[in-house]
Amino acid sequence: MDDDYDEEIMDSVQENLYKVLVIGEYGVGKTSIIRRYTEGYFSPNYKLTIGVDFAQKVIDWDESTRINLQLWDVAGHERFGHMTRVYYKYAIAAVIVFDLSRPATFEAVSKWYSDISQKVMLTNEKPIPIILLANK
Ligand SMILES: Nc1nc2c(ncn2[C@@H]2O[C@H](COP(=O)(O)OP(=O)(O)OP(=O)(O)O)[C@@H](O)[C@H]2O)c(=O)[nH]1
Ligand SMILES: [Mg+2]
Repeated sequence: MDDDYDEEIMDSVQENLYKVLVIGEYGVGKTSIIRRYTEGYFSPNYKLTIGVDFAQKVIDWDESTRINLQLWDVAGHERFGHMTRVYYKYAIAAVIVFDLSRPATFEAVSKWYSDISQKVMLTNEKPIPIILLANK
């Protein structure tokens, strides 16, 4: 296989970038879920997220499609909440996480849901798809 042939294959792969938000109350496990998914490990130590963190997952969907999932790990703590509008911009989907062992984090799901519904929508003005994820 020569270099020209390699290049031809690379050119035919379509790259898609998708921004996905991961939100929910502090300590529900957002960072842990993302780390497990992108890096394959879990740590029992809690280090709260400040503001927002990012992680990327590359998925080779088929021979001609590559998906770059850009995961935005938004801090759940109240004091970081004022920036959410900026973080939500251009997102195409969201995951709201709650902790099965802390009922208050489930009650807060509606707060996160309305926050996101008010602040972000798809380019066709439809609401973004949202997944509810029960953790722990
Ligand atoms: N037992 C158990 N512990 C978990 C699980 N998921 C997360 N944890 C622990 O819960 C704590 C909080 O997890 P994080 O992933 O940091 O929570 P977070 O939602 O990112 O919190 P903020 O960044 O403050 O919004 C950590 O000590 C984790 O190790 C789980 O499924 N089971
Ligand atoms: Mg976190």
